[in-house]
Amino acid sequence: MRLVRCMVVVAAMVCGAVGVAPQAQAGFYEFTPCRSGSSSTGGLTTEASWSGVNFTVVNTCSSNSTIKLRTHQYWNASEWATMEYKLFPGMRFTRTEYWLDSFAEEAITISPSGSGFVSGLGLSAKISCAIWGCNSLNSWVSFRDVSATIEDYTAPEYAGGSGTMFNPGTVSGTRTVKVEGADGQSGVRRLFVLVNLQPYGGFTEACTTNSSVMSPCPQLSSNTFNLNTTSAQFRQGETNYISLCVSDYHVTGTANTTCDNRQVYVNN
Ligand SMILES: [Ca+2]
Repeated sequence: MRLVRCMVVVAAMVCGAVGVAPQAQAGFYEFTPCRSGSSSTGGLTTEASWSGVNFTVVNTCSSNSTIKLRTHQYWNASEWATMEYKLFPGMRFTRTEYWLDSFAEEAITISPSGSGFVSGLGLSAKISCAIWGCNSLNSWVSFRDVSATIEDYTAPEYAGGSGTMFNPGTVSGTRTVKVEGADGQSGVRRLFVLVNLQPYGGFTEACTTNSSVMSPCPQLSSNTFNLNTTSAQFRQGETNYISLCVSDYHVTGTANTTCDNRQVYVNN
């Protein structure tokens, strides 16, 4: 019977010794900042070669779903400014598409430059000055109608499991267990409990579903479950296997899940 259980994917966590078992899969979801009625630029980052570089990000979602990086004063040689969507470690773009527009004055260099549809695996643009002194009031580059797909390929972290369920000795009656999880990519979507491989209960976070942000769900989540050890999932007079699990967010593919696997002796 135990061998049969071990053939089940989730059971691999249970048949082994007590411990935390991450299962990195691949969850996918859409990322469309400044679109679908959202005014969020969704985690855009800007950098410059030094704090005095004269640039600004304008038209952030307010004009035709456009995000624009623009010069607005004198630039010295080798100065630059960038705007970029930097994903957190453990996630990546599997598709990026947007409309590019740009305009360069004097010796300003823009990358990428030109106008038109751009398809790739990233979202970044750079403005720089190639000579000693670019007096540019209005060089710019913009992303419009950004559409991307993000892959989260990293399992969440199980962050704790306090409560009365794991007090020393035989377990009976209703006991509590607090499940805590963390995920630094798409965020924590769901916390759930398995008892002897059977679903006992779950808690689903209220995540953003309009695709306007890189991390739709909270990076930290916790929930306390009340487990009635007289319920059908428990076996009386023997060791029971309890998995405390955390899953991240996905729309297609498979969520990444990490479970902490515990054992208790139950007798009511
Ligand atoms: Ca993740």
